[in-house]
Amino acid sequence: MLIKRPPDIRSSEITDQSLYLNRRAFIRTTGAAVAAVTAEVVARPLMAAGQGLDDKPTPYQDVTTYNNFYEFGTDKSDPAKHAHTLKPRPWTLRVEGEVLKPKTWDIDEIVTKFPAEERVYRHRCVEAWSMVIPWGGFELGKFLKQAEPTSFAKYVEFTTLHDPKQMPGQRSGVLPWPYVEGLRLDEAMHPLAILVTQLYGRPVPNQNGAPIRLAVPWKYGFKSVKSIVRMRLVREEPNNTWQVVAPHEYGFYANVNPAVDHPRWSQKRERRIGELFKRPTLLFNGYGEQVASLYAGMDLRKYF
Ligand SMILES: Nc1nc2c(c(=O)[nH]1)N[C@H]1C(S)=C(S)[C@@H](COP(=O)(O)O)O[C@H]1N2
Ligand SMILES: [Mo]
Repeated sequence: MLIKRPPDIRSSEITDQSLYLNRRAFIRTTGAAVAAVTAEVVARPLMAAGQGLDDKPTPYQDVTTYNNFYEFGTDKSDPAKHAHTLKPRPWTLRVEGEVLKPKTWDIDEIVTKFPAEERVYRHRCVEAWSMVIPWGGFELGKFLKQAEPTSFAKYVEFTTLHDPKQMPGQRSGVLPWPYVEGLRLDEAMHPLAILVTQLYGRPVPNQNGAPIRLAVPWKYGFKSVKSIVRMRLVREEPNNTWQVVAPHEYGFYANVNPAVDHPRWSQKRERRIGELFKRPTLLFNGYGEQVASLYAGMDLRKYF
């Protein structure tokens, strides 16, 4: 008897995905901001709308071996090889700046107080590849509210750990260290913006930003800063690392937008890791219904 199994499916893919899919009901966030609905319910109306969203989660193996994390090297394969030197415990995260209640959180206090909820998000790198990632995390806004931001707080600045002993890439000058990112406060408070502590239901691996990283699914991947040690509520727009390095190529907003090309390549289409043909890139990575109002009246070409 012929057993049909495509030769290009790796055994790791079969194992990880089937284990995972069998283990729990499949929750995804696609339509209404936080509505948990099954894939079947969501897929049809979106396909009918012509967006062709087929958001099968990218295999665990790919999500954890094809990474951007320059603290461990610039090749996609470097973080998986070198991130073992990162120690995700003990770990603290300081929230400070324009807040009434600054605090240094222990990571274990965070994961206890904010249990991980699953969010399957599309992840679109500015380099025109994409994945679908089952993160586990909690709303950034709920976490920030604990600090009671003052009325002067307009932005949040996020900073990655700076420790060349744990992060060998920081011994090179490829980027100014530490890696810094930022969001406008209303973006940070949006329910789609999450702090990630898990991947595929397990603690987030070092190469994906252990023990805590951001996921902002309507923006290019570089906004989703990894291994965060500090959040500072500030009055002025933070200088995010990639904008500092190449201001003509990377802006502060970095909203996914097929109509605004990178100076060196088109953003119209993207390569979904594991797929043969490129697919069209969606405005706001397909989350426009939820987030477009944040940018009403803004020129998205100017604020790229
Ligand atoms: N500290 C830090 N955060 C980072 C990066 C980095 O190099 N350093 N790379 C960014 C980029 S460009 C992308 S696409 C995503 C990649 O996340 P992933 O490896 O979990 O898919 O992390 C982002 N966060
Ligand atoms: Mo990226």
